[in-house]
Amino acid sequence: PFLENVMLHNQFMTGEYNTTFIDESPELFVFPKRKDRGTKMLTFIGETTVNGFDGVEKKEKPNFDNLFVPKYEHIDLQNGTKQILEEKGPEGVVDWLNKQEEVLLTDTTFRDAHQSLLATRIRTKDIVRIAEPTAKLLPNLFSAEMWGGATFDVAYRFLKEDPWERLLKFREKMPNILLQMLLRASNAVGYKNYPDNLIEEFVEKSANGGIDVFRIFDSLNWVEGMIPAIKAVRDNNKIAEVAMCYTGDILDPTRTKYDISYYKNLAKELEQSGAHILGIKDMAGLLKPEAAYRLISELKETISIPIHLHTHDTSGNGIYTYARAIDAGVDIVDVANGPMAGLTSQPSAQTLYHALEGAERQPNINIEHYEKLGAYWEGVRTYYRDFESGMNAPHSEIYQHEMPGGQYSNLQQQAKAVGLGERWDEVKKMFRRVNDLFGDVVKVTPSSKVVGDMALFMVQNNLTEDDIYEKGETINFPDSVVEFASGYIGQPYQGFPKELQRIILKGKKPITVRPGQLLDPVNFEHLKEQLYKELNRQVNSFDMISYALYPKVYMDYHEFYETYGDVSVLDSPTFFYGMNIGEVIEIEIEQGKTLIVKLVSITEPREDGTRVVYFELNGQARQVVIRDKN
Ligand code: 3PY
Ligand code: ZN
Repeated sequence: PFLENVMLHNQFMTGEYNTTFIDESPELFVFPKRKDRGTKMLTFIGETTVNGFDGVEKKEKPNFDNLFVPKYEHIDLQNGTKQILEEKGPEGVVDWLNKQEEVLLTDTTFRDAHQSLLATRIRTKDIVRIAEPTAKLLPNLFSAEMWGGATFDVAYRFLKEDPWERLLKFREKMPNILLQMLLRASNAVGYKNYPDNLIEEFVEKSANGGIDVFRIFDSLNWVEGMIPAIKAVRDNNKIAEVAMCYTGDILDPTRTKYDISYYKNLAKELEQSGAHILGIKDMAGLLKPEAAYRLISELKETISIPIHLHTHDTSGNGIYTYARAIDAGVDIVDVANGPMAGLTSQPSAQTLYHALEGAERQPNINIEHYEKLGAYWEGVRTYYRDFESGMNAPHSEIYQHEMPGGQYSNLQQQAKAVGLGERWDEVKKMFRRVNDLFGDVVKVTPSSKVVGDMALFMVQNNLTEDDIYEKGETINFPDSVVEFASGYIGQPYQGFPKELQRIILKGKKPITVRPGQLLDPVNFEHLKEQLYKELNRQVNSFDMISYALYPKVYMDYHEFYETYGDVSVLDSPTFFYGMNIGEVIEIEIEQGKTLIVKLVSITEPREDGTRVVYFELNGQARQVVIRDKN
C-alpha cells in the first residue's frame, strides 16, 4: 500500500521524482484496508460511469421503465417433462413424445434468441429472474433452451460472470421443465476440437449441473465427429438430440449436393448412432415452407424417433415453415417469446399459437401467460439496445448468402473492425462465393467462421476465385481456413476440393481421422494443481473444465473478479452504463446483505488523467480514483 500510495501521489505521477514529498505527505502512510467487496463494486461502477462498458457507446444512463414480473407466487408448480425424465429416463420421454397429439414447444428465449438478436449479451440476473415465473406459467413446455452455444464464453468474456452459476441458479428455479443446451459436438462450447476426455467431462458436469437435453451438432454434419458427444450424453442417462444442419434448398433441382436423400440418409445414420430425438437445425433459416413439409413427411417415413425443428425467422417465413412442418407431423418446434422473437431469432411462440387457431395440433400453452412473460422480456430487451444488430425488417437475402442468424451481426462487427464497414454488401456476396469455392459446405459454428474469415480476407485483399487458384501459393490464408483445410474441424461431405486444399496447405498433409483421436487427453489432476497455484484457492470441476476449454478467457475472468468482485449482482442498467450523479441504487450482494450506493460527484480529469469519483456507501463517504480513458 505504501508503494501504491507513492505511485499515485500527484508529484510522482507528474514526474517530479524528488522524494522529499514522502516526508511531507503524511497521507502516504494511511494504508487502505484490504479491498473489501464494497470498494471493488464502487471501483467497477466508477470505471463504467467514467469510461463506459466495452462495446457500449459511453453515454448517460437512460431512464428505463420498471420491469414487469408477472405474479406467480400464488400458482402451484406443476410437474412437467423433467419429472418424466426422472421417472422414466430418456426412453420414457421419447415414448411420451410419441403419444402427444399437439405440437410441443421449446422456448429458446434464454439462449438462441438473445444470441441471435443481442450478441448473446443477456445477463444471468435478467434470465434467472424470470425462470420461476416461466416454470409456473408455462409448465407444458417441452424444454427451455438456456445454455450452450455462444453463451458460455460470452458470459466470461463480456458479462464477467460464471456460466455454471447461471445453470445452477436456473435449474433451481425451474425444476419441472427439461433444460436444453446446444453442444457443438467435439467443439463443446468452443471453436475448435477438444480431446475426447474433455468432452466427456464437460457433458458429465453439465448433466450434473442440470442439463437434460443436449442438442448435438457437427459444423460439417460429420457423424463421426458427433459420436463421442452422443455416447457421453447417453452414458449420463440424458437426452441425446442429435441434429443435422440444414443447408442448401431441397426444392432447387440445381442444388444437388444436399438433396432430400442426403438428409434422409443422414437422419438414418443419426438414429443408428444413438439419437433419442432427431434435431433439424436450420441455423440460417433457409428451410422454406414446402421444403419443410416435404422434409418432415419423408423423414417421418424414414426414422422412428421424434423430430425437433429449429429455425431462424430471418426471412420472415418462419411461422409458415413451422405450420407446414406441423402439418407434416413434426413433434417439437423452437420458438421465442414474442418480444425476443422474429428476424434473426426464432419465430414467436405467441404468433405461432394464433396462426394455428382452429388447427388440430395447436400447441397446448396458456397464451395469456405467454403474453405476461412477454411483457417482462419487452422490458429486459431495452437494457440491451446497444447490442441490437440494426436489422429491422425481414431479410430475404438470406436465401442468397446463407449466413447463420447468430453470425450476421458478428461478421458485420468484424467487417467494421477491419475497415470494411462500407463494403458489407460485398462481404455478404463474398460469403456465398466462398461457400461455393469450398465446394458448398454446411455453415454453422465453427465452419461458418471459416467461410466468414475467408470472405473478409478476399474482400480486403481484392481477391477473386481465380486469384486464389492462380496466386494461391504466395497467399497466406487466415488461420481458420488453414485449420479447416487441414481437417481439424472435421471432414466435409464429399470431401474438400482437392486442388484448393493443396494450395491452402502448401504441401502439408491433411488429417482424415477425428481430430480428437490425435489430441492428448487432458490430465485433470495436473490441471487441478496448476490451477490451484494460479488461483490460490480451492478449485472445483467447473473451474477446471472452463480453464481447459478456454485458459486465457478463464484467467482474464479470474483477474477481473479479483479486481472488481462479483459484478453479476448489479442491475443491468448500472452494469452497462454506470450511475448518474445523485442517483441511489441498492445492490444485494448476498441474501440479506444490501449495499446502498449513491453517486455524489465526479471531479474533472486531473493532470495525471484520473478522476476522483465520490460515493456514499451505506451512508458513509467513499471515493475511488479512476483513470479516464476517453
Ligand atoms: C452456436 O453454435 O452457438 C449456434 O447457435 C449455431 O447456430
Ligand atoms: Zn439457432
